[in-house]
Amino acid sequence: MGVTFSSLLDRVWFWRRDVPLRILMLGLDSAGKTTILYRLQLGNVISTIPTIGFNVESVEYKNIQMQVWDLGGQSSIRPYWRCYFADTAAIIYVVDATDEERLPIARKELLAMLAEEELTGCKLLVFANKQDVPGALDEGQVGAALGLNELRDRQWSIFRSSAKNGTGLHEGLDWLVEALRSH
Ligand code: G3D
Ligand code: MG
Repeated sequence: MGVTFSSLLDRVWFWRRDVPLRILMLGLDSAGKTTILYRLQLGNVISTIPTIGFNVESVEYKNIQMQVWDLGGQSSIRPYWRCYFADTAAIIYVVDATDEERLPIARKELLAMLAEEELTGCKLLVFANKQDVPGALDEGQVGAALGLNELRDRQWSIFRSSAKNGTGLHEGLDWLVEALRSH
């Protein structure tokens, strides 16, 4: 699995070598972000708590930098996120597709993120995660709950995934690589 992801991400070498390709992976807590990050096996995951206690996980693979943190609550720390926004090429938004109750919060947090000026041009890949759990909402249902169809001027796609068994992750990243390539 690790080898496959690396070889897939190797295809982003069309990106300018002197500029890091920056990807943010975001979502509510417990959506599955950390699990996905480790499953990608891109390198050492470094965990830091930069300012007032929001935890950022980072991994670097060649010229790709991926940073991960939890959204939700704590609007007081929101201004500190901006330090991470510059030159972000893509957001990977992870949703727990079994947590119907928090989908409205997931939507609100996503839309707030997309409204950030520095994130205007970045691609959006959404994972409707935890598909291995019976009763998980599919990508159409999660997409509708997030209001993805209402997004304007945004290249986005949504995929079903299971960070637990790895399904769908490759398909999603494959889309993202192509979207970045056409940039
Ligand atoms: P986060 O980093 O977004 O906060 P985590 O989420 O990756 O820490 O995952 C939160 C919990 O959900 C973990 O369970 C993890 O194993 C589980 N999880 C993540 N992805 C999946 C998935 O695709 N399917 C299933 N069934 N579970 C998943 P624990 O029990 O360790 O807290
Ligand atoms: Mg986590």
